[in-house]
Amino acid sequence: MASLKIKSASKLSGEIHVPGDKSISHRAVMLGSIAEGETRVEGFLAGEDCLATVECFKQLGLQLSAIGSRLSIQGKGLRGLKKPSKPLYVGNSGTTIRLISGIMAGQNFDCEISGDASIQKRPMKRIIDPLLSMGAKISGKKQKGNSFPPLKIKGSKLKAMEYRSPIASAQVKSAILLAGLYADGTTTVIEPAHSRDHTERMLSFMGAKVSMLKPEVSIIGGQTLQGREIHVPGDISSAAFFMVAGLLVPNSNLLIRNVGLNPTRIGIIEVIHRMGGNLEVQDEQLIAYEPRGNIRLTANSSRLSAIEIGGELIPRLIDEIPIIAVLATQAEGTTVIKDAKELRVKESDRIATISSELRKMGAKIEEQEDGMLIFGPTKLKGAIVDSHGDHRVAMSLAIAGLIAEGETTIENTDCIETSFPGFKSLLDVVCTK
Ligand code: SPQ
Repeated sequence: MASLKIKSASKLSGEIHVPGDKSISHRAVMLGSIAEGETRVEGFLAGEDCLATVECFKQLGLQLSAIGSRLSIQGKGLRGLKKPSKPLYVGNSGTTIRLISGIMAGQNFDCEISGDASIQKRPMKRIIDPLLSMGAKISGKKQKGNSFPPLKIKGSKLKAMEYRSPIASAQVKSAILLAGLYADGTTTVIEPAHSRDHTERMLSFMGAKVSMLKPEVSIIGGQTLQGREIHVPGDISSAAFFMVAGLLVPNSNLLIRNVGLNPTRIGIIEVIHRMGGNLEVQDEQLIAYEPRGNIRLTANSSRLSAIEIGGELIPRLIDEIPIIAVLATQAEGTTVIKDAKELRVKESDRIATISSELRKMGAKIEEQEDGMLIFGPTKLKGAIVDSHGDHRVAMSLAIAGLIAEGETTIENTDCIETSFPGFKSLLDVVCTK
């Protein structure tokens, strides 16, 4: 099992690119596969999660060739997928299993979808229930009132529906919209708060008519998608680690180029501004329906202030909460993170794991049922900590190590490959010891 050793840094400087957006890369493979004609993807994230999606679609009869961050897909159209000869394997990827289930539900063949030990703990009732209402035949392993992978899906004729989702989840919304492509009539999803909208944007970019009347999204079934050239921006969830490092490590001045700035993902920028962080967005542009731009970070000379983070902001920064917790350890006052119960069902229980590991480094954090209270500022000290197999926790702890006294060892860091291949090398490039 790999581990990372991190020593405190005296500054971060230079210009960097982070790998492509994970959510957009998954969707490019999926939608490109069921579109007509060729889809070419630039900036594809060749991390383990998205490569699992590529392997699934190869099993479904697609010709996909990936060279580094370039991917080309010969689309088969809505009805061109073939029955896989063995269960589809999604590894660690919640996005793959939930979105692909929506597509598989409307096929004329049966399949099984499985993954690693972590995915087998991720709840699937949230997609199973709405898909059943659309006429799908889908089941998982039943436990404690929920259902877990492996999933068994019998291809069925689907009917459109209006679904009022109890949670703001892009994976739930996307599974239903993708099933909606195979249903007769108009399928609508209404969310309690607006979750990331990459599926809707890419469907529109590929020529489908999608109505987006926040927080309501509708799609008419049977529409043909057209293959396109997709330029994937850098992942703001990966950039977030360098953003926080650039603010916290003294004397830093860092430029992160071509970062995705989709409004449903930029909650962390709002948080940094509200806390008083020196972050500037430059050169914004819109390509393939997805906004992007450069982000300049300058180390703060004045103290950051603690704030309250909750409500509709949560889905717009859900994956950044572990690194926001690191930022909050250095802010003056009590940072309150609430309405974030969803963190308990990610790759790890992120409320429990980030709280317990940062506490080992001297942070003062109190776990709440739906979030955390973080009391700052505290001087962090090097310690031996564990990622719990969660890439976002592993990288957050590495950034905490940059501002801690002494050496920090993060154990169990193979998981970083799921979303950020080359993380440690990039950190070494920008850090001065
Ligand atoms: O794919 P996976 O494992 O679910 O990935 C995570 C992550 O941290 O990388 C969550 F663990 O991101 C999800 C995110 O939390 C990716 C995602 C998407 O691409 O649609 C949506 C969010 O999940 P949800 O459950 O809120 O829809």
